[in-house]
Amino acid sequence: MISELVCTATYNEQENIEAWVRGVHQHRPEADLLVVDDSSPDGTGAILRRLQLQAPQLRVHTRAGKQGLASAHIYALDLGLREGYDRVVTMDADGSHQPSQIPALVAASDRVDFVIGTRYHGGSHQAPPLRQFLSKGANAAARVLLPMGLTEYTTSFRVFTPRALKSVTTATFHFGGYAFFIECLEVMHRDGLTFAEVPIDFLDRTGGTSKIPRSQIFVSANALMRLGLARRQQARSKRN
Ligand SMILES: Nc1nc2c(ncn2[C@@H]2O[C@H](COP(=O)(O)OP(=O)(O)O)[C@@H](O)[C@H]2O)c(=O)[nH]1
Ligand SMILES: [Mg+2]
Repeated sequence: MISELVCTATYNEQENIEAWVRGVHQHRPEADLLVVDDSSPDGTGAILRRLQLQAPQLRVHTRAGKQGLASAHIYALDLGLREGYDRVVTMDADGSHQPSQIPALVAASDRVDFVIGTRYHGGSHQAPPLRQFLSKGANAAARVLLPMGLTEYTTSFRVFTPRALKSVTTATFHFGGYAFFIECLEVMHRDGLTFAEVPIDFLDRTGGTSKIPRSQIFVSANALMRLGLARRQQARSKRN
């Protein structure tokens, strides 16, 4: 039996967190759950503490104030590695990523170091049109600038094996927000890790609003170009 930690980061997810906990528990009854909550002012923490009374495998780590999605994911991956989990699954808590699709992602991690859910290669993107358009554009640009055999670069529905955890937690990251999720892939690609994609159906968030500022789109476009440039410079210096 392999040990598994299913993680999510939360900031003001009071409308969604209970469904996430129940969904993960239903589809991965043997797994531990970790929620990294940045002291959500909406009371997400109080809901989690109530759920913990019924679910001893639910772990809640509360950080002091909003520290960003990237740092919450690094926190979870670092904990997963230190505590020796065989698999660490990451996903959003807002209903966009479905717990019913975790088993397919984890099954694929038997033969590779890292698995990502894709909305593009057999999957679907069911968020509002503008969001779909922006995600499609970002992922199309990433395929050209940072080719690594993937169609999806930005979603956080992922499975890490210990090798992938080691690669990511020992790296230095330069970008936060969506760009962190792209840089994370580039780091593992540079380390020679093997990847698989599994189709997912990405839904619109169930309740509440997005916590990521729209300015992140421009920050990410800039980051993507910088990562593309860095890859080309490295290839050139290797040749010389
Ligand atoms: N711990 C933590 N979680 C965050 C933060 N920002 C966003 N999240 C969570 O990250 C996930 C994705 O955020 P979301 O607002 O849905 O981003 P979007 O899907 O890109 O609009 C959700 O589960 C959020 O609650 C943060 O600063 N800290
Ligand atoms: Mg979301």
